Amino acid sequence: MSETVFSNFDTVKFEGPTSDKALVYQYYDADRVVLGKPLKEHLRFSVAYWHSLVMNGTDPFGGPTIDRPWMKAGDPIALAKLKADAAFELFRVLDLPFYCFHDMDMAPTGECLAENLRNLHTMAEYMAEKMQIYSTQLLWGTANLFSHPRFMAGASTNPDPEVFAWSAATVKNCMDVTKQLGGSNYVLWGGREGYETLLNTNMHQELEQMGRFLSLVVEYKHKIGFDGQILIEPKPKEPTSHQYDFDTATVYAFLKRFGLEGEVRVNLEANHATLAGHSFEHEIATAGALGILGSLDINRGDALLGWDTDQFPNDLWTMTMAMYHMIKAGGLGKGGCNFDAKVRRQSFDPEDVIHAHVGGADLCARAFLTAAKLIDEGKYDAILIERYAGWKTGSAVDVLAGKLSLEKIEEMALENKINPQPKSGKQEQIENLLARAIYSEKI
Ligand code: XLS
Ligand code: NI
Ligand code: NI
Repeated sequence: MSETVFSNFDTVKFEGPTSDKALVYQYYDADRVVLGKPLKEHLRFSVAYWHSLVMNGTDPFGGPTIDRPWMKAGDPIALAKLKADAAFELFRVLDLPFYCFHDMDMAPTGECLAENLRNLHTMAEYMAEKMQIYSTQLLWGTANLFSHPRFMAGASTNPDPEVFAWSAATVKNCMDVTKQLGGSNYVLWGGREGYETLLNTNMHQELEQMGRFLSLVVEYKHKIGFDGQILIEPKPKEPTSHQYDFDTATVYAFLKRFGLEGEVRVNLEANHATLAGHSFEHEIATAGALGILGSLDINRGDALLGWDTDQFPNDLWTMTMAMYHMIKAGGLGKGGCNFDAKVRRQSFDPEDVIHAHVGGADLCARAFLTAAKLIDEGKYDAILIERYAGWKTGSAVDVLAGKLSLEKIEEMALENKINPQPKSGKQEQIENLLARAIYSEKI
């Protein structure tokens, strides 16, 4: 194996909040047991191959600013292997347990479908060898069905059935590879599954195609005995102006429509939530309420910009709320916290990628610890329990259980001369309670 751009860095260690070193974890103490298991098992952090190994700093106004050895000209497979060597060294440095990839991130694009698939399997073999040596596991695999011009009008929703077939063949092989590498999940983000203008779009037709595609994916999952979760990643816009998987609620309606709500869960991304006009915790709480929380893509947007800037997270309040609702939803199970985040284009040093992940992991860990403590102490939950206490007693229980008709409820309301009085929502009291916990020195 060749020397890589990450080889010279020591593995980042936990040293606690009093350490004054930059490349150490202050809060991510992987083995610390909280709520019955180690932090690493709750958070299941993952590094995104596309942002940390592939992204080269290009933006709509300028070319690459990040130049790595595997981005030079040369034999595509040799370069892909060089990239994989660097990837696993980065994972070793960060000491985070998982990674995620798109087919195109790790395998070179070929001249035709068959060559694409050949490259994918060649590189999957190489990744498997790496995984024998390093301890990093695969959180999820996915297919890039949005970059190549053939996908400009969508993948499964394309008006051309040949693009559907190309996408189906690609996803089948990506699922095979995800299974081969022991992945815990397979993700479908609807890259260009949406439309630019309704003027040229048959929405009913496209939704039928997307439903068929997802049904085929679920069928294949069972056929090959893949025991990971199938996840849809909602996003409201970008690249198309109307993406079909707008948010959790929209995805749930789609899953219901095709009878897949018991088979498919959601992978929720912070920046996608805010693009949809929601908060990250809103999306997590919605998925929790509907029983479809699968995994998280951790990042943040820029409140002043209207697109998916995919920055590393830095807001403790927002992340604590996200973690609180994640725990309340029953945790992540087979999912994890994938850093779907990239360094800024001026941050071209390999070291910048390490700083970014250290900060992200520490922020999430601190947020998780605070959320767990809030739950443990119970003061916050007590306010909510008290707020809904009326539903636990008397006829309210029968109402929820569906035992009383509308007429019966009316009859009882009149008989009991009910006269409900407004009660305080206690918002400021709750905000103070949370602020004290979030900004407390003791965690
Ligand atoms: C893009 C998405 C993408 C998915 C994987 O906005 O976040 O990175 O996570 O295809
Ligand atoms: Ni994402
Ligand atoms: Ni995104």
